[in-house]
Amino acid sequence: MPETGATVSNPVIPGFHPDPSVCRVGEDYYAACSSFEYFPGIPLFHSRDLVHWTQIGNALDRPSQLRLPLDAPSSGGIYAPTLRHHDGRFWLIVTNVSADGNLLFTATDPAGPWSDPVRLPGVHGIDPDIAWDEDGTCWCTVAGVAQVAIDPRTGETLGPSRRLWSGTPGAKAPEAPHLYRIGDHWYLLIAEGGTERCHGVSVARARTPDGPFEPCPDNPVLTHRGTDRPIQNTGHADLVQGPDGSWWMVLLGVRPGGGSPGWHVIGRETFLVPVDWVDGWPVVGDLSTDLPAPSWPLHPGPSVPGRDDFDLGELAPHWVSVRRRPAEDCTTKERAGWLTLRARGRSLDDADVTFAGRRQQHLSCRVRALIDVSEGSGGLAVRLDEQHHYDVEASSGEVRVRARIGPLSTVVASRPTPPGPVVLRVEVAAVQGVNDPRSGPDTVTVGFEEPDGTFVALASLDGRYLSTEVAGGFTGRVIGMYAASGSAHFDWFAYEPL
Ligand code: 6LW
Repeated sequence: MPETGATVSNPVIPGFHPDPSVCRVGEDYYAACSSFEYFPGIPLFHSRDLVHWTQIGNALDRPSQLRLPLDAPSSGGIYAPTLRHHDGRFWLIVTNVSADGNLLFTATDPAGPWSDPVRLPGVHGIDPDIAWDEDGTCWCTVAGVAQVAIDPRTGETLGPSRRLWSGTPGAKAPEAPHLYRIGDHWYLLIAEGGTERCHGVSVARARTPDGPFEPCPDNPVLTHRGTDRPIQNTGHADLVQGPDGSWWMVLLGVRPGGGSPGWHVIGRETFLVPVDWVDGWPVVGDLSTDLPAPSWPLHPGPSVPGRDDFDLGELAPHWVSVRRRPAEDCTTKERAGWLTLRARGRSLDDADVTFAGRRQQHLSCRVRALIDVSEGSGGLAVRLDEQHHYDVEASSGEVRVRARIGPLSTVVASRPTPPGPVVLRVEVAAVQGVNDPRSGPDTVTVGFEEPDGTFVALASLDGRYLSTEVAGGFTGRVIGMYAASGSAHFDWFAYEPL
């Protein structure tokens, strides 16, 4: 039992894990997040205490579930999911904005396998939620906020779509709806204000799942807009009961760094905050990066290993690729204990690049990887999207650094290197103690290691150009390996929080 005064760190799922949806099954909790252009899609997490989360897989891990055409833009693809448990199985409803629209998946084990999609052609809108009422009607509620009854087994709609509530008058983008039966009411939780600095969470209630809904007099029940709180853009929430019956909220937030306007670089992360109920309305506690430890025992699960030696045959679930991952182009079976990437594109500029990366989950970190370019070329990249990435690339006898910032692409530095495998390195250092309002959030230093381990820093680049405020969109940095020509072989990849 945590001693009084103990705290746990928030975000509970750091790094680019936006639009969290959570459900409880007995003593187990499961969460799902959006994943946009990355494959596999929809990371799934398990927890026993709402604080420590372990990724157990990705719901969409085959092309029959996740079509991401090459013309699917970054920050397209898989938008916000809703994860629920009903009638003995797990249900996951989500929008693929780049192909097929709203889709419904089921599984008996959330670690997978998940089913092929049931399409919902009659459901129009993003951020679909799914909820069943007492007589078994399945209500699908989408951004706007509109609702339609569906048959979840066939995907057909069972009546007209009706507008339920459009949030606080004047607030934009009523989205992320979730519907709950709690006590004598049905509660409709939404995000509004847009997923940027004005984001907030509002709620309304009704006696029946299809309304009419009465807005909470204290809306928004959570927002950090206009504050100097270190967590910003707070919104897109889901409610869940803790092991002791108390209520909690998971939601997305960002941790901007640097001067004005502030830049967030590791995406919208999943945070946890307690919720109380007063007069039949939720009252949200203080959302901070030091969360008072809950009253129940904590169960720290296995964290993502910092180093991966690619000895397991399959890639661990935290590895993501861009749009697709053909087995023949990303394999640990060609060279035992190595990850072989076979080039399709020439660089991270290309929509069809061969890339395998993991989300940057700490504001300062070090990434190293041993690469053998005897059969091609490749390197390490810090990626936000095709127009915003920093690469350190090895080819036979040379290492060079390339920066892609919007329309600009330039080789920033290059250095001859001895033949043979070489360790490439990326170091991200968050700016501490901002004195200059024009300061960026961090510095990205890239280079390689001499055979004796000495770090040769070839370039230190301003990290603001790899922030969402500059690049736009909905994702965060992913740091990974890529092939630029032929085959690039990686013996190991090491990620170290600093
Ligand atoms: C998502 C919407 C949102 O569909 O951003 O934060 C969109 N809220 O609800 C993409 O994440």
